[in-house]
Amino acid sequence: MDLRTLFSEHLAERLAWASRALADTGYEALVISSGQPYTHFADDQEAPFRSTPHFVHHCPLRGPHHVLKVEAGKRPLLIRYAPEDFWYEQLPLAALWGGEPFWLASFDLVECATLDAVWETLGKPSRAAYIGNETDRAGAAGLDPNPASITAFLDWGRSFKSAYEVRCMEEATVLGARGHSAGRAAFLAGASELEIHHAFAQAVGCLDHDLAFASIVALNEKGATLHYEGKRTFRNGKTLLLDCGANVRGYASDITRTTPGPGCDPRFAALVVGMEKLQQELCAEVKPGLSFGALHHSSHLKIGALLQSAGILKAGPEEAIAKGLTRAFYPHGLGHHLGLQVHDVAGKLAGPGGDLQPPPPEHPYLRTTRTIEPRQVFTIEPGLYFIPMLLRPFRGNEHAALFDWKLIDELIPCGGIRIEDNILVTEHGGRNLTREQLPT
Ligand SMILES: [Mn+2]
Repeated sequence: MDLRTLFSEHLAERLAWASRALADTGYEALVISSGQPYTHFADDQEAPFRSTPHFVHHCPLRGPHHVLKVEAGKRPLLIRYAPEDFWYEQLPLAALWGGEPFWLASFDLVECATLDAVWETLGKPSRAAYIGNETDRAGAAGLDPNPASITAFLDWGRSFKSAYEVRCMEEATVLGARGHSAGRAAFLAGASELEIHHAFAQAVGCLDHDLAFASIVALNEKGATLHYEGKRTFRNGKTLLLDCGANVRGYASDITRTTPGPGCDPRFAALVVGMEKLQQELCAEVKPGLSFGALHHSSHLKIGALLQSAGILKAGPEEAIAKGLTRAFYPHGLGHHLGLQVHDVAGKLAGPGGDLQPPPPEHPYLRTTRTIEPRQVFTIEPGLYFIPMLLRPFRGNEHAALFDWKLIDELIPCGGIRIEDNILVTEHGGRNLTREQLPT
């Protein structure tokens, strides 16, 4: 199906959902702005701009200060901020999109050359909720800024992806897989973290800030820093943990691979094989009706078994979990929702009403506590790391004899392992978007 048709169906679903949100929360109109950029303190430089995700959910037009008005039963009004400017390039829509944008026919469009004109065109809609960071202007227009009720309702809607959104994420996966192949090849040829990052971005074909998130390119022991963002320049690392994804029309892919290189400790390479196997088993366990927490528990059982069979732990998985041993090696959650944000919203919502279902105390970093349902997209990314800070308390406590400390100390320089795929939940199971493009 072509993008125009996919998008018009996507928007129709959004508008129906917004109408329900308005009816449920007592508002008559929803106003979303793409937002204003963040300007660094005491500077005239701006951070790379990211649109309000709720805006992108309804309209893929890029750039700041656009405003969208949605009312039940009406065509949405898009007010495009299009200044005349000789400092920064400004282009007509057709030039920006290489022809008429596929989404344009779904909106009534007004273009405004000034911010004042944007907000004058919007006027003062009555009983209107506003979402975005231009709250001063929204307040002056009499809008209710960022009410929790409507935000939760819209967030809940974001957790069920339309065919248009799946298409965007498929395209982001194609690019992300291309980046991973290039990054892995660079690593195996001896490239540094900085060079591997450049190989990734080059293969995706974008600037750093147009990737889905800041790349994690970790050689050796840095694989144990979960969100390591450094880019060292030494070459010929022994292990690579590469966690990076691409972004297409606002939608992310989020892919991690761990690659043992030449000279890698064979015991670590064997752990990577074990993690690959259990990660694929976990992906195969995805099915509607299962709670994500149950899948997370299953991942701890499997990692506990791997740690035992590798001789790192001298306890079975049940005992290792009960004593908190597996969490020292695997401190994060199994996965998170994915979409317009890499860590997408609504992972802990109990429903559109905004009630929360927090993670259990023993798994504080679990980012989703939802029941698995069709059309969700989330990551499955078990990890196994040698993190000195988390292991230290066990070296002297009552569980110390359950660890092989000599082996652990020899594996600490290898860092850690994370393997991450993106799964679209179907009626009966899961579709692994990542493996379709990046089989290993
Ligand atoms: Mn992730």
